[in-house]
This record gives sequence, structure tokens and C-alpha cells, in this order.
Amino acid sequence: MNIYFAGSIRGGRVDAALYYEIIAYLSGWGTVLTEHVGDPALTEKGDDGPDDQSIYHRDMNWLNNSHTVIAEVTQPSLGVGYELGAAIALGKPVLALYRPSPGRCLSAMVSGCPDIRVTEYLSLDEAKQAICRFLTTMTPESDAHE
Ligand code: 6IA
Repeated sequence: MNIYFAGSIRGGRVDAALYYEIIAYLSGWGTVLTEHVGDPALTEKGDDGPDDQSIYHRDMNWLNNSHTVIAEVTQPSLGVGYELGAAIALGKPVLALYRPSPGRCLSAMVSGCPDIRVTEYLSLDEAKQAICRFLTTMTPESDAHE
């Protein structure tokens, strides 16, 4: 199973360590096409890689080839929002993980979207449980990976 994980890059890297942990967990379920999103060395400035056009086309190609899209949406990111919309248009099953906190509110375009399973969580363990539930319903015959 190809998994497309989405998390903020230029939107801000405050949750980068959490993305890393989620990606490590997802790797037990399949191939994570976007492992770089959890790279602690990747900053929002990071401009020593390919140009933006190459990034866009590479990511859209991965999105096309993914079986599911899992996004951490707590840190708002234009790119993640774009990827969610694109994933829905492509008919991919989409899970959005969100950590509620005082003074913060998830975009209605995500929380109100009938094609996105939005799950609130507080701890990494809760996030893993939500992923497990989501992927198990998607692939009922697959082994559970805790
Ligand atoms: O708007 P954002 O940058 O926060 O968007 C983040 C989302 O867009 C992630 O889920 C990624 O899948 C995708 N994305 C945005 N920028 C990049 C990127 N930059 N590389 C790969 N995916 C990206 C590379 C920077 C690097 C050369 C240092």
C-alpha cells in the first residue's frame, strides 16, 4: 500500500517531530511516499532542493500513485489544503488528524468536508489508534500493525 502523508512545510515546522513519529508508524503499514515531510532537517525555508515546479509535479505524481492520504492538519498549510482537495478529486480515502487546542479552529473546508475523515487526537498513541482504525476499515483483510 502506498501512503501519501501530508504535513506542513512552508506553513511552519513546529510539528515536524510529530510528523516523523507518525511516518515511522505508517511505515509499518506500507510505503510512505513522502517521508521527507518528517525530516527534522527540513525547515520551512529549505530551498536547497529541487525547484518548486519539480516539487509540485513529483508530489502530484505520488498523490496519483497513492492508495490513501493521511494528513496532520493542526499546523495550517496551504500545500496540505491543496493536497487534500486534490486527493478528494482523485477519489482517494483521506484521513485528517487534528489536535484541538484553545484559540485554534480547523478550517471548515476540512472539518465540514464529507469526503475527509477528520479525527481529533491529543497524544501520539491516539493518532496511531485513529490511523489503525482508518487503515483497517480501508483494508479489512490486511494485518493490523500496532
Ligand atoms: O505549503 P506547505 O509547504 O506547508 O505544504 C506542505 C505540503 O506540500 C506537504 O504535505 C508536501 O507533500 C508538499 N510540499 C511542499 N513543499 C515541499 C517540498 N519542499 N518537498 C516536498 N513536498 C513538499 C522541498 C523543500 C526542500 C527542497 C528543502
